[in-house]
Parts: sequence; C-alpha cells; structure tokens
Amino acid sequence: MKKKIVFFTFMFFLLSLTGALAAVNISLLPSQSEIEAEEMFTVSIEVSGAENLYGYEFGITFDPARFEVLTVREGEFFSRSGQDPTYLLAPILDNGSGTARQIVGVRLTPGAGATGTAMIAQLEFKEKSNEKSDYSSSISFSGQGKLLDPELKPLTVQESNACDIKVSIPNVDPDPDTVGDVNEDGDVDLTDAILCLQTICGIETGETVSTTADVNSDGKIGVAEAIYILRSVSGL
Ligand SMILES: [Ca+2]
Ligand SMILES: [Ca+2]
Repeated sequence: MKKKIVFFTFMFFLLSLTGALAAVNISLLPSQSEIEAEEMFTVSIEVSGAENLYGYEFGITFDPARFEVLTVREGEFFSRSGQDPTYLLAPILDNGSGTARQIVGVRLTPGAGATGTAMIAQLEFKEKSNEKSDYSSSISFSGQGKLLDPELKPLTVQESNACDIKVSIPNVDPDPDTVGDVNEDGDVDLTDAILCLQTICGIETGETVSTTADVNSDGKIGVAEAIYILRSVSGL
C-alpha cells in the first residue's frame, strides 16, 4: 500500500512538472520556403503555447554573404492588433556580421500578458549573394532568447526552431549567337552597351533588353554585359 502511495505521489509530481513546463516554442517562419536571387522575403518570429507573455528578447543570426536584414517590426499578436500599448526597442542590425540583436518588445499594460500562438515580430530580408547555383542557408536564433511574464519572470522555452531558405539561381549558358546583343538586332555594338548602362541606371527607354544577351549566366543585364560589349566593340 505504501509503495502504491509513493508511486502515485511520484506520478503526480511528474505530471505537475510536465504542466509547469507547458510547451512554449519559438520558431522562425519564412514567408516563402524558396526564393530567387535578390528577392526580398520576411521571417516571422512565432511563439506557440504562450501564456501571459509580457516581454521578449531575441537575437537572430544569418549568413552575411547571402542575406541582409532590412527592418524589424512588431507582430500584431503582442499588442492585440493595436489594442494594448507596447514598446519595441530599436534592434541592432549588423549586416557585416550577419546579426540582428536586441530584438526586444514589452507590453506596457500592467499585469496583462498575451496568450496563444502567433507572430510577435517580423524581420525583412533581402538575398544578396552572387552565387552561381542554387543553395540553401539557415537563419537561426543566436542564443536562447528570453520570454517574460508580467512579473518579468522567464517562461520556459521548450524549442527554438531555425529555418532554411532555399534560393534558386537562374543558370542559363550564354548563347554565342545572342550574347551581348541586348536589343536583339543581330549586332553587338555601342547601342547595346548604352542600353546596358541605361538599364543599370534604371532609365526606362522602351527598347528591348533581352536576357539572352547575358554573358555571365546571372539572368540579368548589367555591368558584366556592358564591359563585354565595350571590349568586343574595341576589339579587345
Ligand atoms: Ca544589338
Ligand atoms: Ca549578366
């Protein structure tokens, strides 16, 4: 009998411990699982199973050769779509080292935390690599991060999930018959070079700018084509 009491007491202790560690997970969720070169995308910080969440602090790390972070904004969940006042500290964005630090948000209504599953903040990124082929790269939390209740006591985070961004790079082999001929008139000449330079400067000419003139298989008409054409015209 005594053994049974000890067993049930132990089981009750285990169950209450499991309850105390009610799963609060934080995840990084990309807006798209696959993007293209130079495309912008967002990564949301989502909290699931939060009870009485009052404040948070996160850091994010990413490959600085491939991505840059543009902005960080607060998710609607934390302010209950603007009903409650909140404060988002200005994060420290360092695209040189590939970090977004001090992503800190706090609610300002005394004693009232947010409960549920939703996005608490969102980061906007841009792909910036000059990779020649498809690749995949992770964006992850740097360190543990903190979730706080209204008494500023930490909530236990069970899982922190990173995300992978797949980037597809257009890979078209240059066609010797069309390479450098930006306006598709059959010749590679100064007009093509000028069109390249106008394209680089964002000048709208109304002329054809054909990607079959691409010389370096990046799917774009730009500096590489201008240099190729000018060398070609000069007989270099
Ligand atoms: Ca031409
Ligand atoms: Ca090109």
